[in-house]
Amino acid sequence: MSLVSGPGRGGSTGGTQELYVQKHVDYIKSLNTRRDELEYWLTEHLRLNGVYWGLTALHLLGHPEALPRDKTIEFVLSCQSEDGGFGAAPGHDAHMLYTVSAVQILVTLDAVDELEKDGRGGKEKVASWIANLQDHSTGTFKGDSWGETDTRFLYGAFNALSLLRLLHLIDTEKAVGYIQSCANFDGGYGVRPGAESHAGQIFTCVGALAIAGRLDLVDTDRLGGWLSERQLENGGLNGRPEKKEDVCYSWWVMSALAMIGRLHWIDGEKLAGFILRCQDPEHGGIADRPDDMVDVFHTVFGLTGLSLLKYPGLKEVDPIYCMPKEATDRALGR
Ligand code: 3PZ
Ligand code: ZN
Repeated sequence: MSLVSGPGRGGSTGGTQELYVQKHVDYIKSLNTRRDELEYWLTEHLRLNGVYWGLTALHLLGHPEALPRDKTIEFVLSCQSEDGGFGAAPGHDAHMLYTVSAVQILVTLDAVDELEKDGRGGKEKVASWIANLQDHSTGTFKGDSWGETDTRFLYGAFNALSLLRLLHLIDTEKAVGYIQSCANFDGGYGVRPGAESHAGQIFTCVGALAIAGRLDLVDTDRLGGWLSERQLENGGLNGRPEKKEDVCYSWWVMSALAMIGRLHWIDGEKLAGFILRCQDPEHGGIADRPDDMVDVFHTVFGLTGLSLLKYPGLKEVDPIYCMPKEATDRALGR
């Protein structure tokens, strides 16, 4: 960082900064009420994901009550299609990304039983909708019945099905073989075989391997080395070489480091300082980098990053599931 740079947001470029817990709670609550604003309608395609991000943030902040439980469950159920999958909002086509968010929200709220109501077919119907998206020849997953495959969808399927305790509905061994075919010599993983390593893809591949109980397949030292090289001078992390730092990589990079037991390979204090400098101290929320506009996506991944760093006042996040550890422990009977 330049010595001549002026004071950033929060009036400080160095030194210690605090986490504005109450401001972040207020910011997330405000997202749920600004229904008349253009921004709300422009982001309709993100709605169910947005609820998952906001709810996860609130649970980690220790304010689970800030979003009303009944209303949240009602909204999630209203996004379910006849076929069992979930769309972004009521009336939208079902897609893997939203179906995973729906399961994560219901598990976090301990409300999976709600899927039994009104002849919805229970968790089994949701699980078979997901299982049907596996490509039997390669083992990987599509996002919906006409879409392309992507390791993000493979991870999503593993995440949701394991939380529902129905992972046996899919061919996990074949899927694990597909992940291995995406591995690179640098220890990382790309979006498909031959594609360059990228922190987001690494999270999805290592996360799926963790769920499958196959972390033994990871080249831990090489991958840990590549991930630790993501830290820049200002403390922030990037997603691949030569790219800018971004708060959300605090999650994609650090969760992978946590899963392979190498969290101590980056400078946690410097990273925490970077994340805290991305807060809006006035209205709450966290941005991708200092002085940018906040959004709920970077707010949750800033907080999950700080949680992995054991930042005081935050609940523990599960590095495999990106949910409160309390909730995944309960769902998985740990
Ligand atoms: C953001 N999506 O495609 S998106 C997302 N990005 O739906 C949500 N870091 O307008 C928000 N970049 C903001 N609120 C950004 C989710 C992207 C990721 C974009 C982004 C984040 C840098 C450029 C893909 C899980 C799910 C989806 C993604 C990643 C992981 C955008 C741009 C894209 C998207 C939404 C809004 C800036 C919020
Ligand atoms: Zn980002």
